Amino acid sequence: MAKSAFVAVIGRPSVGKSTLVNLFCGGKVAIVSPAPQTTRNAIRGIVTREAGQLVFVDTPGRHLSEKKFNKGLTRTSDRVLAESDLILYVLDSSREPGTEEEAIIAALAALPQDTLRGKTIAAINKADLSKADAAQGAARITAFLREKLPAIPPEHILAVSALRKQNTDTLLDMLFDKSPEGEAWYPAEYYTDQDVPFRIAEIIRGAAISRLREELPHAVFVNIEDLALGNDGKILHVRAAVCVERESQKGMVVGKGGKMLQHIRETAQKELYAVFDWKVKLDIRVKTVKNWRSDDRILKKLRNG
Ligand SMILES: Nc1nc2c(ncn2[C@@H]2O[C@H](COP(=O)(O)OP(=O)(O)OP(=O)(O)O)[C@@H](O)[C@H]2O)c(=O)[nH]1
Ligand SMILES: [Mg+2]
Repeated sequence: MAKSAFVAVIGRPSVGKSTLVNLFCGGKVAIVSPAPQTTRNAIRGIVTREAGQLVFVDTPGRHLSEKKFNKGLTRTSDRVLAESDLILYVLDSSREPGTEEEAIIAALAALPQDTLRGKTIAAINKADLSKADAAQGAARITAFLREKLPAIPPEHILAVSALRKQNTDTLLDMLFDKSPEGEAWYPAEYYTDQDVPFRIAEIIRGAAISRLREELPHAVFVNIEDLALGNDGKILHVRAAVCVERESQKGMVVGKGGKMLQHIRETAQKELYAVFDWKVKLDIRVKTVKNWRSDDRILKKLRNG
């Protein structure tokens, strides 16, 4: 019988969770950026092989903060952790563990011992970063993990590079190996289950944050205001708003003479062409939605995609 498992991908911000999921699923499932807390939802990426099907649930990086927005992201991650068959815990070999890592360790330590012993795999990512250092880094992080979570067997701890595809096949094989028997949940050709408006919004947000600096990536969300198929279903007209928190941030998204907005539109459009069969026509405007990060209605809508 074939295997199937939901795999919770957890770890602190920017360790490379989404990069790994995109690599495994062979398509752009989740947006990736150097800014921490890029992922805001539990995003599903699907891998189907002869051995069976793995559904990766990419989660927002867990960041310690009392802010409503951050607490919501951590709740999403907790829920996924509780509901999955396997856990892929991603760590970063190029950074000191620190208090954020300790908080994740505490969340994992609270799980049943069986889950840690048989269903958790730890990937120590970014093994490519300056060779000598990374080896030391991976060894150091491995020792840290062994000390803090001794229930995870050493053979379930693996140094990988999502960027250079080092050891990632071994990691995937290991996940299939550990997964329970069961039927596939999705057709073999699916690599994500996200709906079209959510994916379009994420692609636009990805294009926007790739160019914006400092606090701005966190201040942005994208609202799809209208979607309409035209020309016998060949063209998808999309009207979207890039929303920021303060009036003063609008100018930075628009840029001098509208250059930044034009760049965001062109980048997103190119990617949408690559992802969808429709010709996508994008109309993007910039809006201010004051304090949206503490607005329950907006947060709920964003979390549900
Ligand atoms: N050098 C190196 N960089 C990596 C590797 N994997 C990911 N990165 C980079 O690390 C940054 C963060 O990657 P993401 O995949 O967005 O990280 P994430 O864990 O999903 O982050 P959040 O969604 O914010 O929690 C990006 O700039 C990636 O290109 C790796 O193996 N090596
Ligand atoms: Mg991510």
